[in-house]
Amino acid sequence: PQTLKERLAELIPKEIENVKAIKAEHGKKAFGQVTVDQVYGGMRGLPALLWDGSVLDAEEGIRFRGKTIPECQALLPKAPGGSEPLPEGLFWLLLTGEVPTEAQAKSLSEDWAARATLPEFVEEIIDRCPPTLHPMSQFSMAVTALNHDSAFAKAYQEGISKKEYWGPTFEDSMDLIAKLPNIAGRIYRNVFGSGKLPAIDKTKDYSYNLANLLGFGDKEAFVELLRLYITIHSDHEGGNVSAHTGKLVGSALSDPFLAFGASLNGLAGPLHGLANQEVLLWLMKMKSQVGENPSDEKVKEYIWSTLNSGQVVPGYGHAVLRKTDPRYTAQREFAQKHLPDDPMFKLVGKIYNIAPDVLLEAGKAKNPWPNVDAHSGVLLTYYGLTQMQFYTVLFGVSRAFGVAAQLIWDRALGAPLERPKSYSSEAIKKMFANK
Ligand code: AMX
Repeated sequence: PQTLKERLAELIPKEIENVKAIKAEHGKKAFGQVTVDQVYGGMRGLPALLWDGSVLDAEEGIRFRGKTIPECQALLPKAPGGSEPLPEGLFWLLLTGEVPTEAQAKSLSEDWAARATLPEFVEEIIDRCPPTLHPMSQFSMAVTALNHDSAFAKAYQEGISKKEYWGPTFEDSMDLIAKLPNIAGRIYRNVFGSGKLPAIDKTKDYSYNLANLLGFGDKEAFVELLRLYITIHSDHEGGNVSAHTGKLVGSALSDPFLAFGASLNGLAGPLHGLANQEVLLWLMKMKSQVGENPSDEKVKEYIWSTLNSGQVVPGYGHAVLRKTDPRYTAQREFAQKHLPDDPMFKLVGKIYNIAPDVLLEAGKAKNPWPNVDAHSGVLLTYYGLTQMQFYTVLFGVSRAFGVAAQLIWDRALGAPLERPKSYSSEAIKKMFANK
């Protein structure tokens, strides 16, 4: 079958023409006004970035290249006997806008398995980290260190032409994705002391190998969960912290390892990717205080006590979304199919019935509905992956898919260095003094 790189090579010249035409026709048009509030308010809603892999609708949630999560679940290739989409297919879709054949998805499984080995010194870096260092810090260090063998950095030093940037960026991105299971597996086993890392099975798909490196290769339902998990966490348009950081750092022509290492440092924040760890901590605390099967009243009281002590309810709210996150719904459906009687799943469901009303009554959060992180931890815990400090690492493995896809397109389209304008409060006051 045609490889992903061959397909991209066909698509890139067409997209360059497409962008030229858009700029010629619409280049001088305005999206609207920019307010002072937006400058102080985390640039919420400010149109400022190009991102092709996915677009987020506030009401409907994410679409990957125009396709909803249920559409991706229906259309993307599956593993033999599996019913969840293979992340391999999602990566192909993010990059090309096209649904690959099963053979094409399989070719990515094989390609990534072949590229999966870590340089020895990166293994040593991970092995030397104290187990008390957060897995996300270890993850970001290991990814950054992969820049040692960057094809892009090397080609740049050798004077590669701008038009060719995307080729080595593609190679680095494929290496990056391919090596993440070995990095994640090694960190997991070091930190949680769960034995020696097995070898990559070159006949199996990416999610199987990740599951196996973590010690869960014999649990088919867990492998299916990872397929779904990696698919839905991959991309959430361009403005979220991890995606935007990757794009920003990449715009300095830092290679994909440096750019994605930076993404991971952003994902490690509690308002972003670390929320999946925070949710489980919060659920555990709730359980210890109100029991496994609490009354609605008890749950409500607990949520209020969180708010009253000045903390956020983790897993609820979103900067852009204004409805239940379809990534939450996809995980809820997975739970209904695979673990309908699990007490923690039932507790999560109960909170879903109660928290939105409490958040509405509290009156601050613009979105009282659950996001992706409200559900993932309970699923992982059910299968025995109980170490919540590790959860954001899995989010990070997935987020590489979205960031890498855009890095490749940014280099293909010659995206310039990012450099927005900033102002001091003094300058803002002066600027609007008599207006
Ligand atoms: N619990 C309590 N208060 C919340 C809240 C929540 N879940 N969500 C928002 N609020 C509060 C904000 O803290 C803010 O309070 P302030 O005015 O005192 O500063 C106010 O409501 C308005 O915030 P907003 O405009 O609704 O949200 P935002 O765009 O500033 O922030 C987010 C979005 C996700 C950071 C926020 O909803 C939050 O902190 N949620 C909990 C953490 C979480 O689940 N993060 C994961 C998000 C998904 C992801 O990136 N993985």
